Amino acid sequence: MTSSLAGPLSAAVARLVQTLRPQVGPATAAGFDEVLRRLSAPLQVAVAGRIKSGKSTLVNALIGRRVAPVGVGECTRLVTRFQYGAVDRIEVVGVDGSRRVLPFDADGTIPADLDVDVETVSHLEAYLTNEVLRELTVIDTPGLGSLDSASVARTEKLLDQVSRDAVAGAEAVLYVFTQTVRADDQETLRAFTAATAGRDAGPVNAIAVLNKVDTIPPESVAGSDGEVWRAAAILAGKQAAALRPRVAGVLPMIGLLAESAESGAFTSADADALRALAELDEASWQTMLMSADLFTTWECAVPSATRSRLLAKLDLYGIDRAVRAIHAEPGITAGALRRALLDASGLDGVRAKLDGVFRARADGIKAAAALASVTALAAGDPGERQRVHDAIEQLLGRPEAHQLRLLEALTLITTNAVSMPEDLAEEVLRVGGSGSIPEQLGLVGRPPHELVAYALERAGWWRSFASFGATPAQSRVAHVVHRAYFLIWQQLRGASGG
Ligand SMILES: Nc1nc2c(ncn2[C@@H]2O[C@H](COP(=O)(O)OP(=O)(O)O)[C@@H](O)[C@H]2O)c(=O)[nH]1
Ligand SMILES: [Mg+2]
Repeated sequence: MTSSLAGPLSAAVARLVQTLRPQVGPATAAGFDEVLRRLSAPLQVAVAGRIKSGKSTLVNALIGRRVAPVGVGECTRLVTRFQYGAVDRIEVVGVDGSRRVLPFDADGTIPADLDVDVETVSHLEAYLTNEVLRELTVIDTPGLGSLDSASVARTEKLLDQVSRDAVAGAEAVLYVFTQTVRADDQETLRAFTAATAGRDAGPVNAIAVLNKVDTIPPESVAGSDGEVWRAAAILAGKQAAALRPRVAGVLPMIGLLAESAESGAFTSADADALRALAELDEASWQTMLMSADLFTTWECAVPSATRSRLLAKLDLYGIDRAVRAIHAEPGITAGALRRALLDASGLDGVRAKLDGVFRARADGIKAAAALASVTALAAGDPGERQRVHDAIEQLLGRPEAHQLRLLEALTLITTNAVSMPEDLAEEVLRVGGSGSIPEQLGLVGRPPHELVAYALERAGWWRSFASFGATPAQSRVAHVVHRAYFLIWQQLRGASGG
């Protein structure tokens, strides 16, 4: 168990909770203990989205090991928490709080089925010796059901609740969705809102992944020139416009390729089989690529079972990419081929976003989540509520807690609790939505003196907006934004020695 606070904000909130603890009743105090425990644990990221959108596949890709069961089976219907542990171990946690060790399958995955009544199981805990998990705890959820399967509606309602609870308990959300033929932007937005219900998801703590972009026919996307990744970028851009400001970005991805490349599933035998396929004449090859059925049944020297195996690991797009890589470089090694598949998967982009949004800001995200929990825990008792309120106001008044205020302002804007003219809302999102000053100012790549001047100008503007043309709610946000610009200005001046 690694336990350390993510940074100064989490430390300040931990002190606040410890100070308040003796002043609240036993039930609230127990809740506070849980808040303290979570504050010192890694950031909790829930992977949410519909069933079969590729959540478990993505979890495996991120962890770099095929450990989460993919497809069907009881365990794909349970919440699994993947966290760092010195020894690899799976525990089945019962609804009664009992814990039982579950052996891994021979191939190192969590067994798809349990030999106990699933109704008695709360969730699974998977402890893995894995560097990624030192900083992130990843929560795989069963997911929301598809809209059109009435026959399984009951199960799906239960699953929805299970997934919602897991999401509600998390501090950040990775929302996985796919582009289905009928899905329009509104439907995606509804599904996302449902997935994140009960939790303030916003650009600070939510990232969306447009998965399975290999299954999108590029010719169905105007402007794609028949290119899968160009089509993916266009669609992801549209979804980002529809989903904002609720997510920090929409990243296109082929989870299956990422999983196969990162988990060791892609072997040198697979590379050999692809080399044999690369020998086929162009006409046969184009025919085989027309469908999964044709790919496995077409007359060819590579055994049909081998082709099915490749299909399961790479699907048609990945197979095509690999064969093209072999044509381009006939001597390519299995390792280089694996790397090419990884590059074609989009995983690097997802990782970079995770680092930039979640890991870099874990301190603020965790501190804000803890304050929200503490507020909720004390809500039932007027005395406790007042004490917690006063303590939080005092904390937020301190200069070092300014980032928390900014996150709070951001949440007020993204949840429409405070409405702002669109250009101003955009500006608040920009200032609060990044940890890098040039990005906050919207002046990436500009010279320092421009940044300094702009920060000062905007600080002044927001101060007068706070005093003059604003409603009381807008005014509160405006004060926070003014202060953010002022602190940026100070920092820039300090850096330039002026
Ligand atoms: N073609 C393709 N298939 C994928 C991709 N990602 C996942 N899959 C497949 O989709 C199915 C469902 O994936 P799974 O991770 O179990 O979905 P979950 O229910 O959201 O956890 C599996 O057969 C995966 O191999 C992808 O990017 N492309
Ligand atoms: Mg799953």
